[in-house]
Amino acid sequence: MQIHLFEPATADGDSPSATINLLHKDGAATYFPKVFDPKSCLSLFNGLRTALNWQQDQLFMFGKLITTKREVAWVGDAGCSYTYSGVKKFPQAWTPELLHIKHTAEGLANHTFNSCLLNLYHDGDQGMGWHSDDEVELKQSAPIASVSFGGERKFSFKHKFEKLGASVVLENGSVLVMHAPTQNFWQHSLTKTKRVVLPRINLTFRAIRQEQQ
Ligand SMILES: O=C(O)CCC(=O)C(=O)O
Ligand SMILES: [Mn+2]
Repeated sequence: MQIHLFEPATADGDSPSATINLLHKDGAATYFPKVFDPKSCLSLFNGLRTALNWQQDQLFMFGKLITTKREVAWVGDAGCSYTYSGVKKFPQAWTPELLHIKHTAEGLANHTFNSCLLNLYHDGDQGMGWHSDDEVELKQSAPIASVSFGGERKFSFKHKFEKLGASVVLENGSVLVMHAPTQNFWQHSLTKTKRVVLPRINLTFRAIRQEQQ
């Protein structure tokens, strides 16, 4: 399928902290560059790397349990378990650093979050295939806020029903907020690359439905 890559739908000025909406229809994905300064990014990256319990991700693909090289950590309020790619995950407790990042993400998304999935990509050979964050546990009307620390990586959207696409380079210290109903109409992926890239930690802050807790 041919993908039409279009210009950002809106750009809010041209200052370094300008926000950009990447999608023209059926949702909104707002990109905020340079939310965290490079010094804070480095210290948050190292803090998250050491404070959390990271595990290689396990997911069901074509009926088989696959162990990825990418590492993950699932953090949330007590009772926020989450089934992702057929595997149920139980949350670790919030750390002070994570609560600080969550607070910033909540301000940009204008919504509170009770959980966070963290992915650690060691190099460009590790990525994430096309998917939507549409698990049943997630509150449908809530946004998802994606925070990036470390190596820059290309993040793409493709529309589920039309030949439309968009992409953005997720920079160190950036936040991408995907608003409802983006997950119903669009898939996203993190492209693998042969370029040498620094390790990267991505955090997706999510709102799990209260009645599931
Ligand atoms: O690493 C990224 O930027 C994407 C992560 C993602 O899509 C997810 O955790 O669902
Ligand atoms: Mn996702």
